[in-house]
Amino acid sequence: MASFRVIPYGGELVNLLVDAERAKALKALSRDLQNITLSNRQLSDLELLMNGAFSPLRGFMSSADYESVVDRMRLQDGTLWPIPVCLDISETEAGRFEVGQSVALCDGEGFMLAVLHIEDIWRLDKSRECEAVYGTRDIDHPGVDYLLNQTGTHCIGGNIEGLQLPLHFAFKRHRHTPVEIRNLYRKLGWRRIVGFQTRNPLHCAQFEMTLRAMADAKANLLLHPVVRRVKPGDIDTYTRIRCYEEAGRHYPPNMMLLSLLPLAMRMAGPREALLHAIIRKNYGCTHFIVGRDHAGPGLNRDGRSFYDPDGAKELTLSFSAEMGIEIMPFEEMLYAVDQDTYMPANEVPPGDPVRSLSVDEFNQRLRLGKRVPEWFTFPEVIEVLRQAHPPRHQQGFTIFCTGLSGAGKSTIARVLHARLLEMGKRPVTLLDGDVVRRNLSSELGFSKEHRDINVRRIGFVASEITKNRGIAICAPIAPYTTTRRQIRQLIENYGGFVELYVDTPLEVCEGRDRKGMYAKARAGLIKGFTGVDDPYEAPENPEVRIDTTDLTPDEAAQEALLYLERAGFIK
Ligand code: PPS
Repeated sequence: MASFRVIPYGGELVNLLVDAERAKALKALSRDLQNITLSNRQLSDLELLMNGAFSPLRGFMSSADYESVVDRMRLQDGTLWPIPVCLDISETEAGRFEVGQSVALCDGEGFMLAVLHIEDIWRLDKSRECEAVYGTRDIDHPGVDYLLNQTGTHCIGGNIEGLQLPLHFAFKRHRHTPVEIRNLYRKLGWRRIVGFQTRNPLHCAQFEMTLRAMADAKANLLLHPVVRRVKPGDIDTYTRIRCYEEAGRHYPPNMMLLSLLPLAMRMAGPREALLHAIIRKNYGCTHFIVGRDHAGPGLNRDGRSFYDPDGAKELTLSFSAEMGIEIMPFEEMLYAVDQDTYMPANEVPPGDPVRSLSVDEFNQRLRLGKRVPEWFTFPEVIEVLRQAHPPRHQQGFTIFCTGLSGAGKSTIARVLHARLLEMGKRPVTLLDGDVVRRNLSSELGFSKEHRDINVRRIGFVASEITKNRGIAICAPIAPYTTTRRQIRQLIENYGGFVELYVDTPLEVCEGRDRKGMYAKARAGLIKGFTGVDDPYEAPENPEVRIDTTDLTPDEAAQEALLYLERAGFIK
């Protein structure tokens, strides 16, 4: 462990929030400013910039700082900074702005939170950032996926003047700025504070790890979970916070502070672990716990870890003195059966039986309504989780039928609708392609852009139904992989997503030509018809694949129902 004198309450903080007089002047100016409505990710970044958690940053990065961070993990002036913090915009928006101009940064409701003084407008080199920051271009990595598929092509950089932190309405008692938390430490008389970062509920292994760290560092604990959901499949934020409150009661009295960190994680493994340590330094921590595969997204589709599981520990340790925070590296904590206790993997006596369960495995068990071993977590935490995440047969889910026109999507969807209603366990809604186009999307045509809007609308409605524990059956063509993938991600936050690929060959669909549309498309009377002169990107890993060439509608629907049964969605 690095040894140097710890400085209580962190180093200097920047404060980008202006005083009342300047705020008034900026508001008066705002009438003449163009607005940028920030995404959730950008709002999180802005909040941490404004409240000083990203000190010493004073705004969104310029291209020079960005490139320097990407290439050598330092700002231009040499300050250690591992991850870009940029404000991305579309190419069209980039054309609207000029260097020297000021813009209003607004939340989703149009409320102005800050003013950015543009110093730079530049095009992102996404490939380079993928390789340097994430070490991969694999879009199964959530950070890479976000960068490649949801980030604008350009960025604007410049200093910020903050007017107002983003508003939070829930769990206000657990939200603190770095200044507020440093003042709290002072009030409590805490001088040594170990920070613990997590994005999962706190189970026994993490609890024991934090207790050990507190004992080793002779420190109190800042339990500092990030409160934005990072990966599909993660437990939702409200539930997680209730879990922290329950698990928190198991700490010795007055030794732990729970505070919520609105950080948008990138899951960039070792580099992100460095960022986490810098943030905790700003939150006044003297020590910071770095565990196995810290901030890594787990395994890729070949079953290999995106990052060396020890990489984050090694990198943070090597910069510990420069950051001014002591890194506490931890091995994986295992449950040692004979001793009925948790231990770091390297301390378990050889031959002693051990147990462990990854958080993903645990979440999976929860979703399937399976038993959870009592050594894994606290009974109160299980109780909270079970209420929020009932077993699959009580969750909502979406059946997303996709395939060519005439493949049989609507017919299968109608049979499934009727059969699921017959079972009577949950409300069932049918969002058929044609019906949606008449009601929700009547103004849209069949360009790529319009198809995407149409399919996203369906996805949004289905996600709301799924969230409220109903069943949504959708049946659009949905020809594009990226859009289907985004919808899956959205819906899997709330329940199940079953992609049903109606894989009836084009010749068969065309032979059926019930609406006479293929004939018209071949004759050139309809342009951009899917399968004729517009692409259909076939799903690679659908949950169910059905070719209806030789099946009756009942038989086809039966295959889907059997899958739902096997996967636990119906009983
Ligand atoms: S999409 O791509 O998902 O937005 O399409 P969708 O909303 O499912 O609409 C498909 C139905 O619209 C009719 N139609 C066309 N389909 C494909 N390409 C073009 N250019 C087109 N123009 C009209 C067609 O009848 C589809 O109905 P289904 O029920 O799929 O046969």
